[in-house]
This record gives sequence, structure tokens and C-alpha cells, in this order.
Amino acid sequence: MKRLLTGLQPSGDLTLGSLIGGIKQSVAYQNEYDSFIFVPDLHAITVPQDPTLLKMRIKKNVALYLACGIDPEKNTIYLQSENLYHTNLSWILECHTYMGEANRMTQFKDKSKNRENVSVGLFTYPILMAADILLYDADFVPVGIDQKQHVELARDIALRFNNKYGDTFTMPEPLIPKVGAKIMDLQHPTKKMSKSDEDVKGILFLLDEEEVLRKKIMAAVTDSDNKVYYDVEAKPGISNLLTIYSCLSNMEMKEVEEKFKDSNYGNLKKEVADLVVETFTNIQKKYQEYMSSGIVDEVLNQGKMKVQEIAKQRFEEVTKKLGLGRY
Ligand code: ATP
Ligand code: LTN
Repeated sequence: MKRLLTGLQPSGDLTLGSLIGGIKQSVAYQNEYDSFIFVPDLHAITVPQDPTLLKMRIKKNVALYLACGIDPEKNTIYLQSENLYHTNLSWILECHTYMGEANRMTQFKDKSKNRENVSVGLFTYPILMAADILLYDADFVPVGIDQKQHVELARDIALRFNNKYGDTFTMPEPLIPKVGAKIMDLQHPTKKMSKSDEDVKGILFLLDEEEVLRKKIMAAVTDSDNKVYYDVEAKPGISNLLTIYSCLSNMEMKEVEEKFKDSNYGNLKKEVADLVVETFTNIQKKYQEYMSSGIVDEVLNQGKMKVQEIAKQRFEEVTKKLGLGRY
């Protein structure tokens, strides 16, 4: 059975973008693939975090995975920091990554812009991500378009390693959603909706209350032409709303365009808001149940044992090939 693996950083509360780019695809494929979903908490500390908030968000992420439909019977769910092999393998992969390659990562360029005291961890972040993926022989990695370059780096490192030391790592493939690969900020529709942005007016958080969601959607930035159709270049705001509707209704974009072709912007926004509220309210109900039960710790304990075993074998194979250690 092919393996699928993904993770969502606990660097902020999860958003509609996290749901569509990361979680939804994992849910869709969980019957077909051996599925792994984890919390990359070590990735979160590449930028400053409040320890109390971080601890809370780690648990929240897992409860949200479950509430969004990740079935603990079909998925291995675990924390990155509870398996030391991730960072051990990351070091080895760093020693097989060229500075030129790491320098080309556009996310680092974006995230280090206008920030003081950028950490070395933010720079090496994609290599830790490669370790997350290669440690478990993942065939498919569901991510939004912003992470595609990182999965490609993992492939390049795997290929180099395999060529030098013999077949070791599986070549991972990114799984990018056809629609919704980049959900845009409602206030700045040419910019990705990102959970760690300070200005939250354009971000739909999975745990936002109904009133807040409606307010944010009704205030979404559009244009003045008052015709509803999909054209990312000319109408980024409207195209984003249509994309959100298409992803949450599972309707093709053509059908969505047809449905709204005679609507005004107010109507479109109201229908998008209804659908978002319905989807999020369902998630929130389940989330509350999972948070107040012991299931989060239960699944994490099970996941931890399983992944440590898998990772140990892979790591020992790697160290042996490299000539490290004594045996
Ligand atoms: P940060 O702002 O901290 O960088 P993020 O929101 O960009 O966070 P994560 O939540 O860790 O990133 O991303 C989890 C997954 O969701 C990744 O696969 C990412 O590509 C995807 N994702 C995040 N935001 C969006 C978005 N706006 N549209 C589509 N996919 C997204
Ligand atoms: N960098 C990713 C989170 C992440 C990830 C991974 C995703 C860390 N390791 C491995 C897929 C596979 C992000 O979305 N910000």
C-alpha cells in the first residue's frame, strides 16, 4: 500500500487554507493509502513562540485533525518532537544539501523579509521537512502550492543520497489540490491566507465564531465591476470566494460559476458565508468533544510507539551506509 504523509505546523490556529491545502486531501485519501499525519512542532519554533500557547496549539491541532475527519483507525497520528529520529536524520540530510539549493527556497526569502534576528532553523527548515518525509518512505505528500518547492527539495536530496549510497529513500510526490492550492487572504486577495499573519481580518480560522466568520466574509475585498466569474488576474477577490465555495461544496468551478452568474457580490458573499459557517460549525462541535475526551493523548501515544519503531530501522540503515558508529 502506498503511503501518504502530511503535517500542519502549530504556529498559529488552523485556517481554511490549512483545511483545504493540508487536511482535506488526507481525509479524501485515507481509505486508499497508509496515512500518516503529524504535528511539526519543531518547525513551529523556527520563529519565536510562546511556550504555553505552543503546547495548547499542539493539542488543538490533533483535535482539529480528528474533527475535520481524520480517522484515527486509518491514520498514524504523532508529534514530530516525540521522535528524535526526525532531527537526527535532518542533520545527515543537511550534510547532503548544497547551500545553493537551500538558498533557492522562496519561503525562507519571504519569511525572513522584514524580520530581525532570523534563526538558522528558519533557513534549514526545508531539510527538517525532507527528514519528516524520507524517514517514513512517504509516496505522497498533500500540501498547498507554497510547500511544493520543499517537497521537490526532499526529492533532490533523496535522489542524491540514493545515487551515492544505493537505494535508500522513496521518492515523494507532492499532492496539490486542483482547486484551492492557495486560498487567499480575504483582505489582500493576492496574498496567501496564512495563519501566522498578525492582521487577522482576512483570515478564516477554523475555530472562529459564526458572527466573526460572517463579518470577515461580508467584508472581503472584491472589485467594482459587479460581475461574478472566475479570473484570478482580473478579479482575485471574487475568484477566491468562488474557489472557497468550490472546495467546500465539492462542486466543479464551472458549476459554481454557473450557479452565481446572475448573483451580485452581496449574494455570493452570503452564500459563501453560509457554507463556511455550516462546515466550520460541524468541525467545532466535534472539536469540543475531542478536546474534552482523552482521545488526543491516546492517539498520540499509539502513534509515537509506531513511528519510533519505523524510524529506528530507517535511521540505522542510513547510519550504516554512511559508516557512522561502531557496528
Ligand atoms: P504559517 O503562516 O505559520 O507559515 P501556513 O498557514 O502557511 O502557516 P501551515 O498551516 O503549516 O502553513 O500549512 C499546512 C498545510 O496547509 C500546508 O500544506 C500548506 O501548504 C497548506 N496551506 C496553508 N495555507 C494555505 C492556503 N492559504 N491555501 C492552501 N493551502 C494552504
Ligand atoms: N512545512 C509544512 C509543514 C510540514 C510538512 C512536513 C508538511 C513540516 N514537515 C512534512 C508535509 C510533510 C508547512 O505547511 N508549513
